[in-house]
Amino acid sequence: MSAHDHIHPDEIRTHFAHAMSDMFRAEVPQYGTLTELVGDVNADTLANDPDLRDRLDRNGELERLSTERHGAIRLGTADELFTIRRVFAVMGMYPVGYYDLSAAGVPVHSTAFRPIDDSALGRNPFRVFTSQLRLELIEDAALRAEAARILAARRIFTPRALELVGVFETEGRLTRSQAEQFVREALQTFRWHGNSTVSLDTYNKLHDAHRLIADVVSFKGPHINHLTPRVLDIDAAQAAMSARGITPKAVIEGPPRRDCAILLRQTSFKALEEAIRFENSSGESAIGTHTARFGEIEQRGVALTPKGRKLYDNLLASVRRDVQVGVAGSHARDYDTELAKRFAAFPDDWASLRARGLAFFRYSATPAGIAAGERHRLPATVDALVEQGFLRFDPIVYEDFLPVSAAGIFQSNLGTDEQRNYGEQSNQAAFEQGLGAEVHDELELYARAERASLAQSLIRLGSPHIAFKASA
Ligand code: OOG
Ligand code: NI
Repeated sequence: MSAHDHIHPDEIRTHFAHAMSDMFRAEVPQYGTLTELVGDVNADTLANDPDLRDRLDRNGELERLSTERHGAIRLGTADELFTIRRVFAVMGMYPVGYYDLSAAGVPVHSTAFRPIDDSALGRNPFRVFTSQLRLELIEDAALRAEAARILAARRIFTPRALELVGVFETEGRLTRSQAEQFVREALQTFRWHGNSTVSLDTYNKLHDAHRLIADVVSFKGPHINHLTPRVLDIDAAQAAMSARGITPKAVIEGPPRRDCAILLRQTSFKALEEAIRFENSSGESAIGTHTARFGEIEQRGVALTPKGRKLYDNLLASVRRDVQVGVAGSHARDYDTELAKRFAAFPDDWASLRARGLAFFRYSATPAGIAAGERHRLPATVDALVEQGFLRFDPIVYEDFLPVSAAGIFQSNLGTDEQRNYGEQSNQAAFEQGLGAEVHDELELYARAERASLAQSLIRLGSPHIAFKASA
């Protein structure tokens, strides 16, 4: 191979995800413990559930499982957001979805950078939940101005990383050696810094405004704050955490345990208190602490249609309205019981989820269907093809995030005293202006994947005449 052979963005993403995982394991040893635990739970779950194993295998999820991760960063400015979009594009990651967390008392709005087409997702679905601090939500005008000044002066990307982004944008690709360098340079942006760029006094003022503001403004760059592996049985993992010396938050975020997993269930352990060196203008240093980095695991289920999502949001909101979850966990059991009770209204078998138009599925032609197609013996509707075993449907995994869960994760790491009341101040237009692009609509991506799988399957069946029934 010559030095000039080029490398696919999917491969750069895989290298980057590995490098990030190695870096985080070295920085936060509990992450290593957590990934081992997840590996054990996944091996047990697969050994005990051959149907699940087959399904994941058919969907290409088995192969990606051991490396599947998401991480999160918090940026300070629109310029940083703009540039991170260009950096992630080198790795085939694009902004999907808009999350407004101000409604939950967290002064950020966010998107998720991730691969978007099926083949890229199958290779490595690495995602980074990326938030931008909303300085306009800081009330104190002087502090707001100081934070803006500090952020405007920092450079979170190395010059060489930016140069290589430029090469990618003009050439449309990188050579293998450029890609290796790009991964090393890009990684620097996500590194932890034990030195703060501000004085302890400034840090304390920022911290009083909101702990998250201090986290973003006081450091040289947007350290990766967690890296989350995907677990196949989150209840088993949650139960096993304390045996390995890790204390999880009181409740699992998201839907309750079900036979047919939907969306996303997550749990985390509290952020570590880490020593930080602060320096004041006269060069004297002081040692303080900061908490930012934590651990999280997640179980992913089927992506829901707009109708399914509405049902999910309504059921979850009804529980949260009626049962307050104390951070101390005093009401955790009431919450779990109530959640399970109310979600009885959400169908829990694949056939009903499909028939009622609540979830997205990937269709495939079965051998029996292909044989029947050759003999021109196929029924004329999708439903009949499914009923007669000529078309198979498998759940499309949810690749995104949930704003209520994300707020819960943010908050469990900030502590109860950090509840602020910003009200809902969704501002997708301003976010996209900073980003320099529109975010992809995740629902449209799932709908497209479902449609494409159906179209392909019908071709495999010999293109029978199908009357498409409007979905219920
Ligand atoms: C991001 C929290 C959101 C998730 O999994 O929902 C998140 C953060 O704390 O920066 O990662
Ligand atoms: Ni997360």
